[in-house]
Amino acid sequence: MTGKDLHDIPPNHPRYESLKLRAKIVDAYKTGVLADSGLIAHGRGEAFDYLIGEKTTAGAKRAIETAAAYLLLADYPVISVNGNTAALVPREIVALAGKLNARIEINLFYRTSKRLKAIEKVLKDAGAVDVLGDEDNPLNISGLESPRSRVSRDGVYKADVVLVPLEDGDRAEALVSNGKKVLTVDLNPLSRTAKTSTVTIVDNLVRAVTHLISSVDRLKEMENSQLHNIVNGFDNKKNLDEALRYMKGNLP
Ligand code: PTJ
Repeated sequence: MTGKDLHDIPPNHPRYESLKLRAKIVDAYKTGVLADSGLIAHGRGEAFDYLIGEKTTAGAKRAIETAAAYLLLADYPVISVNGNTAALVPREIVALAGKLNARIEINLFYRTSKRLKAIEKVLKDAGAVDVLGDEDNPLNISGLESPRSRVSRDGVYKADVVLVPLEDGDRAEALVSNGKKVLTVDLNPLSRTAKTSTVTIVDNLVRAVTHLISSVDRLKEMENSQLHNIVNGFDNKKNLDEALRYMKGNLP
């Protein structure tokens, strides 16, 4: 049995939105964008999304606003893209990078040159002009073994603020200990990534990135002092605890 084609799903199906995402994910696997483990990661995400009622919670909105403030205050923001992100939200990532004047860098857990090329094509088809991640002269971030430590000298290496959706725990930790502010999107509030990052948005990437774009538009009008107030008023641990309580509250 294969995944449903996007066009086969009737829009009035009660699980239309979820099936649409699955179709995108399966399609990305077939075109070599998504790692096989990306299918499993998506399924895990779906389970947690159920527990938050498949909607952006007040806590997630707070984290999104804080992430937007960090990105606007950044000297050198970078958006790190993996297979799942390229499969689900390529156009939104390109739009967000444009608004922030941020670089886009492909960083893969399951790195192959074929996947890099496939993801680069998806991003360029979505409007990206310049995509980092496949240079001949990469640098390494300390605290990780190659090739996962590999970063672009004009990308993550130079960044002060990095948006890394669906990141792996080790790398989030390494980025933080290299002095970077790490903003992540992870539906699992118990993951090491969630616990280690500077700001964790516990929401589906598909919803979170759209809200993030709106928040950047809104916060762009603010003074830096107001943005600093937003950043300083945020407590990631408290927000994660709230997300867990929210999920528990939805259990029978
Ligand atoms: O493309 P690559 O090679 O970099 O590989 C990417 C994956 C995601 C396969 C790799 O980083 C991985 O194995 O990640 P994990 O450890 O499975 O973690 C993925 C996390 O993302 C899990 O905690 C999921 O709950 C969460 N997740 C999955 N889909 C979504 C999500 N969070 C937000 N939005 C989603 N759509």
